[in-house]
Amino acid sequence: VGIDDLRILREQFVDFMLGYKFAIDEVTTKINILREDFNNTHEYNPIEHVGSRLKSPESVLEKVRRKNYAMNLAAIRENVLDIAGVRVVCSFISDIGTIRDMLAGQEDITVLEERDYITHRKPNGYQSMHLIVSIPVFRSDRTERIPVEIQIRTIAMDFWASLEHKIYYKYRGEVPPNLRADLAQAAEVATQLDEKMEALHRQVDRSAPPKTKPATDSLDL
Ligand code: 0O2
Repeated sequence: VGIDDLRILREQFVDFMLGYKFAIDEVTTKINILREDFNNTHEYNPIEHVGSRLKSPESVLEKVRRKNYAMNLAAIRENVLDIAGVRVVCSFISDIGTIRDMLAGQEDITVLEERDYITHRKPNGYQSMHLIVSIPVFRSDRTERIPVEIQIRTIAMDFWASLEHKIYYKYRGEVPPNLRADLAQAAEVATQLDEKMEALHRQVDRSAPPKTKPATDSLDL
């Protein structure tokens, strides 16, 4: 491969990755619209915060090697479905299904895969709803359908997952058994907290007097 070929390959890869960045922008906009609209219509905000990350070129290539996928852009598009990642953190367990349905029901979104690690918690305790969707991204000269991994979870699930992630990396995957047991126990406590908060939320919903809209035009984001 000559230097010119390498330059072209690099440009193609940069252009390929840009599509995923745009897909993140599209999904993030969709979620922000849902958040604002839901808040306006129901006077309730089911989304605590939204985050996103674009997989680095190094970790995309590392995954291709690790999983033995063909090393070309078409194969990467087809096989590596988490290059674009968006995380939605909700207050209550019931919000997760609400957000999931509102996204999955949108005309331009196709659900490619769904993993419910809430009903089927991972053995280490990990809980989250994962949706792999594809959405159209309108480029200057073409339309691409780009896959995006959307993770939807509660604050407690997110708290647990971020600590577990740090521990996992600190021990390079070899987490000592006592820590693993403590993490599994913490996941149990997180579930109990989620269930308690959900019950309280329902109770307040039932007993609170009807809300009057605040006189200000501020949005509770
Ligand atoms: P990061 O740093 O978030 O990008 P694969 O992607 O093929 O290795 P799989 O089974 O296809 O794995 O996907 P899965 O299980 O749906 O998980 C993908 C992502 O979910 C991970 O991305 C994590 O973000 C999150 N996740 C899954 N399992 C765990 C877990 O046990 N603990 C924590 N903390 N997060 C988890 P990445 O690329 O691994 O990490």
